[in-house]
Amino acid sequence: MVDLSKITKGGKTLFLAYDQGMEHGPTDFDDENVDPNNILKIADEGNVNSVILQKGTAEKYYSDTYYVQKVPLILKLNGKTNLVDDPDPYSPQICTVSEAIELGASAVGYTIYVGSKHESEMFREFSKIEEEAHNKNIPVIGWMYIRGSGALHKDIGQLTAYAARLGLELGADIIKIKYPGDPRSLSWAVESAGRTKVVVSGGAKESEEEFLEMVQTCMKVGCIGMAVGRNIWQSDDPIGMTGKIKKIIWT
Ligand code: FBP
Repeated sequence: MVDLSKITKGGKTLFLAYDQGMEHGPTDFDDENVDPNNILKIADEGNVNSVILQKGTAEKYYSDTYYVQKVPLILKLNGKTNLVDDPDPYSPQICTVSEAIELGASAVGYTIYVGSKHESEMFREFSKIEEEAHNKNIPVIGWMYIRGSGALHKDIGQLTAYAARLGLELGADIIKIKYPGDPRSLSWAVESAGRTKVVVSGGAKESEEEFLEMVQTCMKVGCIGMAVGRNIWQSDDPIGMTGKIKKIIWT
């Protein structure tokens, strides 16, 4: 098993996600959080277990800076925009494991759209990444997102468990999944993932109370933590919010 200690603490974790600039465009940002320096500052002061960046942001704001020693990096190896309205999305690989290591990454991440017609292409890329990363003792995190014509009109709870199981069988060390909407479904997904650890993705900004309740549910059913972006860096008090999430994760 690959060593997860660089990106976890006591077996639990909080990742700060900041790859939305590619996935959504600057529409998620304001004058403050559009600047990657401000996000790295939150990651450092909030003492999160990793920050998630795309390669360009890592190269220009992370590598060769003070943050390399302070905040572990998860380098996202694929990505796409939301401009192409394809019912069957494909997210191409745009960075290699070697490049990620050069940039200072402690782990790598890759999105698979489970249910997309391009699933097989993403399996192929993921498998090569997994082989190379594991040869170098680098953990692989699978963003297992249900999206595509094959997933239409199917039960989201069952699909989430399917995506989680897929993560295990493909060799992911950690999977990042969306909250399926109820604790029972999430619990079944965690069970289905077996020895692959599960973190839940934060999602669009919601009320602090509702969001923290979701974090509580995730931890109760056996997730190891959260990967949160907008609910932290769009908060009026990002460090305070980070502290509240951490308190729930490490209770
Ligand atoms: P958030 O907490 O802001 O939702 O970030 C998590 C994340 O998975 C990011 O890593 C990614 O950019 C984004 O959500 C993708 O969301 P979607 O594909 O649903 O637009």
